Amino acid sequence: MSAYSNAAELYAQSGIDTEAALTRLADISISLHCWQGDDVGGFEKEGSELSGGGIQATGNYPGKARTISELRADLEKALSLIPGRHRLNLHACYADLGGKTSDRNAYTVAQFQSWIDWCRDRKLGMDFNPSYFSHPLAADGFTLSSKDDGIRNFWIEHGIACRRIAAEAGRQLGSPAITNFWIPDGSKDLPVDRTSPRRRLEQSLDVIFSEKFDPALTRDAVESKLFGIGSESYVVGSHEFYMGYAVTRQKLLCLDAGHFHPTESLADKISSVLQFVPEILLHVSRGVRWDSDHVVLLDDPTRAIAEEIVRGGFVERTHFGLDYFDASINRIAAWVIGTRNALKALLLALLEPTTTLRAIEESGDFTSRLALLEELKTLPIGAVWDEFCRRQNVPVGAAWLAEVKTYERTVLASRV
Ligand code: RNT
Ligand code: ZN
Repeated sequence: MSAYSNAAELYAQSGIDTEAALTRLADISISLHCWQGDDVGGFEKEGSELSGGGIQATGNYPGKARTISELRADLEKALSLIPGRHRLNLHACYADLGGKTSDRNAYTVAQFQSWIDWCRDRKLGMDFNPSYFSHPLAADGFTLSSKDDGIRNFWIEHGIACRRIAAEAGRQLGSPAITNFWIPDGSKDLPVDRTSPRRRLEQSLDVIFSEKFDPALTRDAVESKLFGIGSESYVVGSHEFYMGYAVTRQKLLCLDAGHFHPTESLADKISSVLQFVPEILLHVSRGVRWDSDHVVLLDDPTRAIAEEIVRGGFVERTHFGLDYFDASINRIAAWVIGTRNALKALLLALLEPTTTLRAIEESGDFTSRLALLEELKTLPIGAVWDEFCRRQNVPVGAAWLAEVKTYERTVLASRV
């Protein structure tokens, strides 16, 4: 008897259908963030680097992608080691300018056609992000909420341009591109006026979103944050700001797992938020003290998010994206580890006898609820996960690591 059929039998005894879980898992796509591959540098000019924006990639592990083709090769390697069919999450600063100069407010689909083609050839959907950092007009820390009309209008134009690009990507790929708006605006020290920047942000977003697109092509998401490097005392786009904005405009709310107080549970927010907005975008991430962008683990917070989505019946209303950037380890391994962990968390959640647990809870038997939830933790998930990898033709267990190591020796080592 194989380890999988043994496991399936044990799960069946608890009323769980492993085959149904595997089928559902195969239907879930995760949007792989391009920015893990080059420390959020982008390719607008040679040697582009992340600057400002309250975010930072730390570490100097060798082999980072220096060009668009290197980044694509690295993504292909990572995707070959991750089970399932996924998506590409692209930032505007990864524009393919082809040696020409063009500023972000003037971008059109032309600068992104090669990415769309790459996605189509690999049967990947694409998501998109305007880039409100690493730019001279973002240097003083305010973009869409800037009091300077010139700066604010430049970034409004960038937002408008990005939604058009996303809609065209969605049309060409036959799958809506989620356009996520995150801006770094905020201040290091205590502002006296917390109101005016928020009013300006609201107005800027309204101008950007005044052009209507078919939701089959693109949908907008807005992402809040608690604090960033250099915006410790005030972030214009706070949770309350965007919650209010998303509810009143019926936009997607993007929930980043690293953007709340460390003891807050992102999982607990999901059922509330989805009562008032149509869909959510997740930035699956891991906060560690001041940083919100460590590689995703199969840890309790990640598991709780997956459980909430599955238990609540929210899979169809959730867009899964990853958001972390670790430059201290092999960057391809970082993608593979984090994505596999997000999928494992979903598999664990799909392998729960939710109907039974709900009935037990409904009856008021909290003793059985706790007992069963704890017993579930030691059922043989590993054998089911391995079976998923096998069926999806990707390496089982830690075998993917050897492939990353070989790639490191044969490809990454020559990048100096
Ligand atoms: C920053 C936000 C945002 C970025 C990416 C690069 O705190 O989480 O999502 O990480 O857009
Ligand atoms: Zn994020």
